[in-house]
Amino acid sequence: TVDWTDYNTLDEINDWLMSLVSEYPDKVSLVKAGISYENREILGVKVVFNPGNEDRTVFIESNIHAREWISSAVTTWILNKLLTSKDTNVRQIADTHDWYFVPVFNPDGFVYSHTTDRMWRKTRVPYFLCAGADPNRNWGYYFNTGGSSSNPCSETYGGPSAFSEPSTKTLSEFITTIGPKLGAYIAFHSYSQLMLLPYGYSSSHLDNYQDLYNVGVKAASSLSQKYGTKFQVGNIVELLYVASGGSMDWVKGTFKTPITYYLTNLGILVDMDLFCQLIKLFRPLKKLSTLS
Ligand code: 0X9
Ligand code: ZN
Repeated sequence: TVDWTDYNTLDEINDWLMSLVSEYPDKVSLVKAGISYENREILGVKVVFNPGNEDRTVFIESNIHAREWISSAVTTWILNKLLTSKDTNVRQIADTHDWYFVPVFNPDGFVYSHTTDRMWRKTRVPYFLCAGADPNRNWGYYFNTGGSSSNPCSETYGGPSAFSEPSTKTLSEFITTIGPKLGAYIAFHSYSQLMLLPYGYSSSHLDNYQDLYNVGVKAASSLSQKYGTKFQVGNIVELLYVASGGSMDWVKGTFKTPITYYLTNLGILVDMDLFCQLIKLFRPLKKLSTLS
């Protein structure tokens, strides 16, 4: 089972997701978000506590990079809290949003990082001398326009074309079915203490950059008061490096999702007070398309 005392295998995570569906049949439904290159199912769950929140749908992605195990542990932690916590803040955000959780975006790489190479990052699609493309360089929005490699042996190999990787292609098709409803898309990576805003292909600021930045700074300051953790907030390129072909760029670029963050290493989000604060700060933010 999943109890957050140790990292879990893909089978354990998927079994746990399926057990939630039996335990909470009226709230949790299984999401089959696609099939990977090695024929693994990419599983997630949709959680709905109340009808009428479709326009406040939150999507949480993790483990697109295989070795970043803490990211799916955070996702399953939050999912568990939303289902079981009696805290009024948690209940309030749970009840007023629809939720999608897909803990392991890259199941083939994830299994490989458990069985064979702890530091594996990419997919497992074979490319002549080397295996795998970086699934966070493979999405079809400004694909291969910087910060990705064309060498299949590189850790940041973008793949021969956008969506060459079955996992990113299939996930993009699934996300397309709910894309217009998405209010917030959060992707977890590790490690560092960063709250990153799109885009990864460009340092130019979005029209709601300032709003997202302010939310991030508030969350970061709560964190530092509570834990002394120093999170930095800002555009991906400005804080890290150019990295085109990321999932978040594609979601943001395709659906104009108002709130998109990459969060890396999250003492932050296993603290549900802070997660609630973050989600509540999101609430007043508007769809980009409705901004003048
Ligand atoms: O390089 C990445 O993909 C992420 N960092 S990591 O150390 N986990 O590999 C940062 C992702 C930034 N987002 C985009 N480039 N869209
Ligand atoms: Zn990563």
